[in-house]
Amino acid sequence: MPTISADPYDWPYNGKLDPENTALIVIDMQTDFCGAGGYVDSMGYDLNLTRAAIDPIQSVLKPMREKGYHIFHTREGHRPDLGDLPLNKKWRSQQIGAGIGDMGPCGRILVRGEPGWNIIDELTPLSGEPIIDKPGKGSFYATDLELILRTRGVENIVLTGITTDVCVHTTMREANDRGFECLVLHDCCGATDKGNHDAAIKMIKMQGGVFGSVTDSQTFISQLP
Ligand code: C5J
Repeated sequence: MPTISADPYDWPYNGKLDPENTALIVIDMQTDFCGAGGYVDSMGYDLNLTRAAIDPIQSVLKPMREKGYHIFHTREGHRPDLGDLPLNKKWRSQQIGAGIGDMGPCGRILVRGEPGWNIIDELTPLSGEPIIDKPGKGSFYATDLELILRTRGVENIVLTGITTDVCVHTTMREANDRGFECLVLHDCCGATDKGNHDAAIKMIKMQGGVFGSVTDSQTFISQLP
């Protein structure tokens, strides 16, 4: 039974791990979250924290692509008319000086089609890899992600991306409640605050793995069947 050494349990729980039933999701590796002049930069957070995930994600993408695993990418962003932007989300972003929909150095902040909304060059999706556009933090809400995963027969999800405590966590929680078996690669994630990253990772491991299990990219790569 192939499993990956992980904490608090070797993953997946049932030992059923193969390219057909397992997907990698790369969450929101967009300029707005890890590039100069983007949303996170405009809020004044340290980009090194979110950019730290780039190299580890690249190192995981390579063998997963070669072995034929399902690869998904997500982008957080809103319609240019902001018709899908809840008013409280807009108001909160304005409070911290990075109003969603406002013009910034990378175009309109978190708006679909703008430069800041693009996935960074280092992690450009390959043709055929689904890109899920989402208006919220979770990748399942108001998207067709679940339909595509179920259609492909995916049972296990490997989560990477940014930010650990927001979009990665929300997606993981949504997936977990839907019965998907989740693994988070902690060095393939990053938050706008180191303490929040660490706490978000710790939360996963409580209650016997309340949301799934956690490992690092090198362990994962070395044991991936
Ligand atoms: C945030 C995200 N942090 N991708 N979005 O607002 O985590």
